[in-house]
Amino acid sequence: LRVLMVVAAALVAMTALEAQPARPRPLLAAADLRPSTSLDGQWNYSIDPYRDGMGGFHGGSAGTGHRRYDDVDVSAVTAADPLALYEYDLDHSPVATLPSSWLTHDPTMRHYEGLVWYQRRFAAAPIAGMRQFLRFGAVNYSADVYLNGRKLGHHEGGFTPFAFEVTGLVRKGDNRLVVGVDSERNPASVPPLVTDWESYGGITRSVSLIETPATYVDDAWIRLGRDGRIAVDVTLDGAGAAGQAVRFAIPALGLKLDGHTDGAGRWTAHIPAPRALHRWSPDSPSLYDVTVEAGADHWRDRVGFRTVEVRGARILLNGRPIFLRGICMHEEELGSDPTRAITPAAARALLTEVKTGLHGNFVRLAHYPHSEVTTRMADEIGLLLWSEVPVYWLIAWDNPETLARARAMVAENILRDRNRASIILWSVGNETPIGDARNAFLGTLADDVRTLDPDRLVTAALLTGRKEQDGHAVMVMADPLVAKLDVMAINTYNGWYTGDALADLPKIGWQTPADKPLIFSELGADALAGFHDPATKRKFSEEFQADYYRQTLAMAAKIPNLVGMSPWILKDFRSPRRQHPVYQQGWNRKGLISETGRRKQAFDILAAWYAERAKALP
Ligand code: GCB
Repeated sequence: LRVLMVVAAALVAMTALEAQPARPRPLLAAADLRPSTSLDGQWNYSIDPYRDGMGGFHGGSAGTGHRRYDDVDVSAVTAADPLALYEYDLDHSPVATLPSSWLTHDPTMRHYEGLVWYQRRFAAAPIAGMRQFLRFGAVNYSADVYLNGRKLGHHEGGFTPFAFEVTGLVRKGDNRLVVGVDSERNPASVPPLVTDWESYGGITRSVSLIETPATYVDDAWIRLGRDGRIAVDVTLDGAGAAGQAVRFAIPALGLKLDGHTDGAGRWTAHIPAPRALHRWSPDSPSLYDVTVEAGADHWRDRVGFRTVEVRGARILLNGRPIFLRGICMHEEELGSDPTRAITPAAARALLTEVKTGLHGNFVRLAHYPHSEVTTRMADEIGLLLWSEVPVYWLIAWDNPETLARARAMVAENILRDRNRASIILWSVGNETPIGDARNAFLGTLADDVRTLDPDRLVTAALLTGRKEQDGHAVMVMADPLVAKLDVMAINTYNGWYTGDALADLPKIGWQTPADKPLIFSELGADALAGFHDPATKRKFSEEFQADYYRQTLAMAAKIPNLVGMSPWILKDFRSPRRQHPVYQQGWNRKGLISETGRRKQAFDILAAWYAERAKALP
């Protein structure tokens, strides 16, 4: 019996563990605002399609020269020893400027999927009493990281940050950082093998060396609660984390609060919002410098304060109903040869087109977490955001490893961006077929979101059923996942992927639970910018796309619980699935602007509709 009880207790402990989403450590919240040494810029790279350089059957023993992460100066060794054999030399391999995808390093790499080695040498030194971390903004799809020949770790998932502590591993003078980047996914991956976007393998976001005091602020979460109070949660890391004096401040408001961390290094406070606090909104995106002082560490972020909630079938921002005038975006900058390197200028150009061009107030960041450059820019410009994880189409729903990966992505995304006022919706999936395993999978993700961030709304982009009634179509929402969500979201392509005549779209009925807010998370049609066909308005013409928007918007206007939309998509984007030789040539053409920013007719239709909507609701 005793044994049974012990086993039972262990089982309970295991389930309890799994009930909590795993938290990334070190987290380094607001890492991008910490003083750091940038390791962006020139890196050497070398392809490795047979993954030879991982060291295996041939490469395992020292001296065969196959382990590309070894800390060896190949040219010095071979100069000294004419019999030494190396079949690589990263120090003399081609050079690329990072961050960027390898798709644009070299034309022969455009469709390469597999392993590429990257190496960067940098000068540094250990600093007495300080800790050092290497942080990667994102590496797509997986990364094996080595410093001076020693493995730091592995990370999977191409869109979220990760960091390794390198205190004691950084040496004085020259350091060799090697990253094996593998873009190949497998059937258990998130996203799955087949998507509708270019995979952009590579080190696509910034790499930095961050120094902190021995005890530092690993996480600080600051927001305006629905109760009107500012909530602050601080987590310290380090030997002095417990019982440490902490000071939180918002200097512009003259607000200061002192406290002490508990035995686990945590401090929580709730402060009535000062009268002078200006709430953040798209119309008035006020941000405040906030600071946390803890021992020798000075942590800071720039934070907006607002509330978001659902009441009945409405979304309320700062207590007032809002209509989300949105658009979807992939992480791809404007230009004819994008490389998925989002600079502040690239993010500003795209988001300004939404805000001033379309009169929008909302962006769906599809279909994975976008760069923190983008989410910060949305805070600054004043755009509401939907943020999602790449749980897309056909995931291995009953594979526990796949679930663990997706949960890790949810946690990494939310913990990176919980301080962004712009983000109001976390989405747990896109167009996933209903089924028990999928319902349970997405249900777990929705629960994780609520655990990590109960102050925002949970959604998912869903599909509907269809029936014919009195001679017209009725789209029916029958997804059991809706019960888990604050906001229902539907992707609709009636008239593009279906044979519905565009003129019939406004007659389509929408049967959804009436007491829940609904968003059209996608709607759209392809058009090649500059292809005109005013007479027959065939598919791929600007005229077809414009008519599609006119009729779909007329349909949308009749749905009482529709509280917003994010049509698909702002800009034409690369997709290897789209190979019509005339109209697509490797691009999904549902953009309202072309890849170089040329506006199509439909752009003006949506912009005019949004301008009218903005008069009715903010
Ligand atoms: C969808 C997907 C999106 C595709 C789009 C399309 O429903 O969510 O990723 O790119 O349709 O263009 O077909």
